[in-house]
Amino acid sequence: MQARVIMLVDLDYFFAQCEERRNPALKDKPVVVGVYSGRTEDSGAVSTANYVARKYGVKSGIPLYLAKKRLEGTEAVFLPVDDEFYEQISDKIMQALRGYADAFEQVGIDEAYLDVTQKVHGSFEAAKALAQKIKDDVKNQLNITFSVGVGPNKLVAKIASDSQKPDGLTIVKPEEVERFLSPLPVNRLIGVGRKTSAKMGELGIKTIGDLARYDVQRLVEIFGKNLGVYFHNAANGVDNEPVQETGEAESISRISTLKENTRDLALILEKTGQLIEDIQKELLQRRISYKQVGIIAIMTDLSVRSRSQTLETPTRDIAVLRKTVRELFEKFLGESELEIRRVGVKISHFVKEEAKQKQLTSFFRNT
Ligand code: DCP
Ligand code: CA
Ligand code: CA
Repeated sequence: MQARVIMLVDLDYFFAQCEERRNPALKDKPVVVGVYSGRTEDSGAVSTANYVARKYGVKSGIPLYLAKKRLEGTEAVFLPVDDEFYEQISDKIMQALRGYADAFEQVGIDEAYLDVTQKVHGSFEAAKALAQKIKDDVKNQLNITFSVGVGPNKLVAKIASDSQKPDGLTIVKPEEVERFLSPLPVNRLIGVGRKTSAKMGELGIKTIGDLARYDVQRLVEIFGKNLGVYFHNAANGVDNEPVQETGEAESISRISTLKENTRDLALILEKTGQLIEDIQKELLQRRISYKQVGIIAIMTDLSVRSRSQTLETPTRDIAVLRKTVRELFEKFLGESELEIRRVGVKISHFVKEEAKQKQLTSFFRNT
């Protein structure tokens, strides 16, 4: 198998950069974008800040009053989050990026993976030129900068993109992966949070290199099979996750033939119940939620009918799926006279777990 060439694009200080684009006069001032909770004038948290403000120690997550204090005496500008505006800009950029990739996967509002293996014929030199071209195009057309990491898989690309910001371009060739990863602290790996890195610290594991050399059996004993093996692979730069579109194009569906041709809701739901269990398994494995539920009915005259419903919020709750399928079939039976021969269930409009940054912002906003 040919080695893959994967890029991760991460838009620089995204919310604040959008504000700079809307009002170029902000550019050389500290800019802080925050979620104002409304309790007092300054209560709330910083969503992000531009790099001028970061020099003063202002960053995502700190309280707004603290940011104000750190920026006292400067020309700092504080602005409330404007999700809709950022989303519009994000959509345009993502649309542009998609055109450069063989396969594309957006992750959250400001990140995307591009599999460019075919486009660059497997060459990391060509990938570097392509990354530079994409940066120039997006800068010229949309006036937004980003940092990009290029590596043989998603894991390496992501860590590479984080290593030079803003406006960075970091290439890690397959033969450079070990040297690149090994000196970095373990918490740079996805899934190694504060608790885990403390626990690893007690075991003498400080760097990714330490983790890579640690006995995998011991890791499995300590962290369980799944995590232990994951940590071992990740530390060694091994990651086989494909770059996969999570948008509307994708769906999961199951269809099956009924025991007999029927219009009996109970019989239909018995069959769809099995299909739903099956779909749920795949859903959990792929760690996605969905926003649309559909039913398919193949009638005794072999005509195919379908109905769908969009949910208010993405879910992966099996009870919601059962309820929606039931409602759709109830309605469908009221509208059609024929007997049904085969039934199907389909879910689509997927949202990945990682796409939660934006939801986090909305959450803060509503508290
Ligand atoms: N965000 C947020 N609250 C957080 C973290 C992030 O609201 N605690 C929002 C604001 C960010 C956007 O998500 O602009 C993207 O997050 P990043 O972590 O990519 O950070 P930035 O893009 O702001 O900065 P960087 O240049 O470091 O990527
Ligand atoms: Ca990001
Ligand atoms: Ca970013």
